[in-house]
Amino acid sequence: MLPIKPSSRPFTVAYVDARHKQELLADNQTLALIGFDESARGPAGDACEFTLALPQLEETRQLEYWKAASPVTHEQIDGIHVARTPDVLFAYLEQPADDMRHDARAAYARLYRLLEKTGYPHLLRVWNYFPRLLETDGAEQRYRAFCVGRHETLAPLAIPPQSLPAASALGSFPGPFQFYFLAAKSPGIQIENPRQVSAFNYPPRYSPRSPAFSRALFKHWPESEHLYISGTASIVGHESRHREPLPQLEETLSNIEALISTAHHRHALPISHFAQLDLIKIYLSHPQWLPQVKSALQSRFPGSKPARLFLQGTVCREDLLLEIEGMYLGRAKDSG
Ligand code: 3EB
Repeated sequence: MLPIKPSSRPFTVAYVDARHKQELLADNQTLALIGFDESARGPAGDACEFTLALPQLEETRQLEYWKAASPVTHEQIDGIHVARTPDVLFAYLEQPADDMRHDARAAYARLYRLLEKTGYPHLLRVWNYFPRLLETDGAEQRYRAFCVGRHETLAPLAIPPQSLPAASALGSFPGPFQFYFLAAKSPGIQIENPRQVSAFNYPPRYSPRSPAFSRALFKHWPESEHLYISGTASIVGHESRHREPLPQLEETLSNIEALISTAHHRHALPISHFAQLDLIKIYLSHPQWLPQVKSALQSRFPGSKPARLFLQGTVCREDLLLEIEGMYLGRAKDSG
């Protein structure tokens, strides 16, 4: 059996054993099916089924499975793979990853054109993966160039900071810039972290143009409440903290707790603790830290929640060893 509640509206997400792939691809309520491996693979047909160039660090092959509560329409629009229901639009696109300033600018322009064209104007969550994130091409480090290019598309569109999506941006194995996102017809609520300077207000030493994302996004759907937590690392204020993986893990968990607590107290998010999240992804810059980080998480959260996926992905500062993102997808009453 798949660990999915059929009534989750308008969609839900779970990690499932990769052996279910064919069965899930055949289901007309599958919004997206995402694999994780050493090389990137784009969709073979119209469906949003693709593999990110982020190797999984555990034995059992898992897929990230997005299931809608109603039938999904698949189409390709301007080279973008789109899966949608009347409530939500999921999309995947690829862009070369040669000149990250240019390629990020182009990818975000394609994204906003798509939202305009399809009529889902509210961007909720984006995932950005491209190779050699910390390397320098020409004059600028690639992550910083990415931030500049993203800014160059957002600035003329006059996107206000409080409308920025939750996001993750990690370095992948060699391949294209892989970009997927979620948009809706109605907006979410930005949640910023009281322990951290908002990324869109970071001082220029991290990037000539600040990273354009929200720390988390709270989405009140007609029949459920979701929280999408951005990639979160051991940053307090705007500075990286700690040199060792376990202290970084603790700081990261405190940051995520602070986001959940803020959303709970200010916006009546039904949960108030990390252990009530449904899913987390743990990105490790160096796979050697897996055993330590995994057992620390296991002893902090011995239950089955949150479901975990460990991936190798490069965090966007040299001194940060790990980053964690998460989702809460409703059903608070049975989450303890
Ligand atoms: C940080 O807190 C870590 O540039 O879109 C996390 C999530 C990070 C998203 C992005 C960057 C981004 O600054 C880095």
